[in-house]
Amino acid sequence: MKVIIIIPTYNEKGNIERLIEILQNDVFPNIKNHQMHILVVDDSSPDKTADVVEQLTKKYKNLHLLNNGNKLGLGAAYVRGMNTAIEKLGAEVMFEMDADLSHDPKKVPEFLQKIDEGYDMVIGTRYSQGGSIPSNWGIIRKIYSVFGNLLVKAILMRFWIHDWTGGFRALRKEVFLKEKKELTSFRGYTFQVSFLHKAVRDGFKVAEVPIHFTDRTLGRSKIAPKEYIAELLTYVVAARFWELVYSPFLKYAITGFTGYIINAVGLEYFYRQGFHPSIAGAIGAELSIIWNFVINNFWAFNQYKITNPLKILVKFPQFNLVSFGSLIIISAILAVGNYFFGPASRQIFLVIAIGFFVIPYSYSMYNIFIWKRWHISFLSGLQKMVG
Ligand SMILES: Nc1nc2c(ncn2[C@@H]2O[C@H](COP(=O)(O)OP(=O)(O)O)[C@@H](O)[C@H]2O)c(=O)[nH]1
Ligand SMILES: [Mg+2]
Repeated sequence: MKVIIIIPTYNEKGNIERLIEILQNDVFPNIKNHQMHILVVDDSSPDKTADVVEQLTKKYKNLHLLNNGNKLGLGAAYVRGMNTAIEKLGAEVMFEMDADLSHDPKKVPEFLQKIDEGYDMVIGTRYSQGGSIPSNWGIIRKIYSVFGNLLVKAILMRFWIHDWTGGFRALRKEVFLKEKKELTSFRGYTFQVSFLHKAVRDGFKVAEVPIHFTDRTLGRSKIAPKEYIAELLTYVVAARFWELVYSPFLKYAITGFTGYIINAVGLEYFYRQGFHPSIAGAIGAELSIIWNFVINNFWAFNQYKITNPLKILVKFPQFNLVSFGSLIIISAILAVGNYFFGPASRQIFLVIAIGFFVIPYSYSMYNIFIWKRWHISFLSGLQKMVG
């Protein structure tokens, strides 16, 4: 395959020359099954990085330079670079790599190995076993990087990817072609996070390669974490919000709420027909369970809906069992509330029971056991997280 290593540069005169020499002389000769190229994307660096690269293109036929013009940030440089790599140079696989030798060029074959195994995107990760960040980083930079990554993982709820902000990656051109329209407005770390997030969202297969990130010895960093933290947080929070809106969760919540109304109306109706409140309440509850099952099946989880009547016969009792679990949770928590705070606390504890226990419990049960939506991504993700 034709592989193009894309290296964005801004004032990297000293670094880029060393990196190109290492790639050409120490790395590429060991890669036999791919055609290796380099594309440097320079934003009119005042230190004349472009001239250095231009000189080297005379020596190396597989070295290309894109004069990108004004400095519009890392994201813009990569989008432009990847478009050029695909359209003009015929890239099938592309790398993202920093010019400052923070990314060990000798790791390139390991990334390609994963591509050969069929992965669409390979992430160099500093935060899993075998990876590291420089010990001499200041405490502030460490905090930004470690907690930034944790926060992204927690908000996006994808724990099996360990490094979201890193910029040493390989990807098939299909990943970029699919996502590029949505990437143009992101800068700095937000570009890396959003690109990876969209790739994962769309089901591209992602692998990780542990890397040791070494600090640059020449030049200065152009990316200040604190400048991007607000942008990054805005991105992940908004992305998660829309994911929830489009996922079954909101519909599940609406269904649950209407189910509660059916329960209450049932209680009232059968009580007025002369039933004991506990019986009337139980009838209302079962009506609500039937409603919940039907609406979740044909609406909230309709992509996973159960239509085979025999299967419904099996699933419906299971669904009742899950609902029975909710019932036990609610009465247990009401009992605890009653014990510590007396009966006046009942409504508050009902809200606590539903909000913090019943919703996470029943939503997970539906996803894992009833409609099996999380079977692959969630459980295997959990496995990867532990392993
Ligand atoms: N073309 C281009 N390259 C950039 C820009 N900002 C950063 N880079 C390059 O992106 C890579 C990573 O930047 P760096 O400053 O080392 O970020 P850090 O490692 O997070 O401190 C380096 O190769 C930079 O030269 C930019 O606006 N345009
Ligand atoms: Mg750097």
